[in-house]
Amino acid sequence: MDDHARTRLSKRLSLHLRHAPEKIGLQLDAGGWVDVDVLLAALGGVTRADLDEVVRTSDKQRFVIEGPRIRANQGHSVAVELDLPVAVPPEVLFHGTVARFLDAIRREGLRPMARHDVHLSATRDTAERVGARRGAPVVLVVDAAAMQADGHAFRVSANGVWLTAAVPPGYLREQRPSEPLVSS
Ligand code: HQG
Repeated sequence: MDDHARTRLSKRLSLHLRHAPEKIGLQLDAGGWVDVDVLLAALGGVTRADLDEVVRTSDKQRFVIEGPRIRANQGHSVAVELDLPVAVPPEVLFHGTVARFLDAIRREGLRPMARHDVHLSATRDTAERVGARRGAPVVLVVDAAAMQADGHAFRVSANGVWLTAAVPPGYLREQRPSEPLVSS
């Protein structure tokens, strides 16, 4: 497959394994899993080799095949219980967004919007890329250690995305571009 075909299939998988399985007559189980054979039959015209290639090469490891089954690692809007264990986050995590959401975020904190959880990144670079999907990225720094100490639960998906139910505004800092140490 060329890049274009891989991206197209990846987007179809995201759509049906996260958001709209019923559109192609799929039923995900409680954990979001579906048999690979059933998925291939529902997609039509996609080979097992194509599927394996997309799962293997996905830049963000969006999907996982375990035995006969496949699921999306995170990002669902349909009800699924991923059963991820609670994990201790690093001191700080990052969230990439854009300026037009900042007023609401300052007021309400980060909310999961259409997804199950707020998605946080372990690195600033990743957060920048996430924000850049919508425009000039703004990176927020989340005081994950303080949240954890205050009893907020964190989970980490199989592809390294940190998930939490919400981030109240008090745990957020807005990252300014770093000032040069010596002004000339
Ligand atoms: C914003 C992609 C107003 C939030 C990415 C974001 C990521 C608020 C948008 C993954 C808000 C939700 C997740 C509030 C949050 N008021 N806006 N109170 N709280 N927002 O797409 O984090 O390609 O659901 O800043 O790479 O952007 O799908 O979340 O801009 O990993 O695998 O509301 O999705 O991965 O947008 O992205 P999203 P996200 P995939």
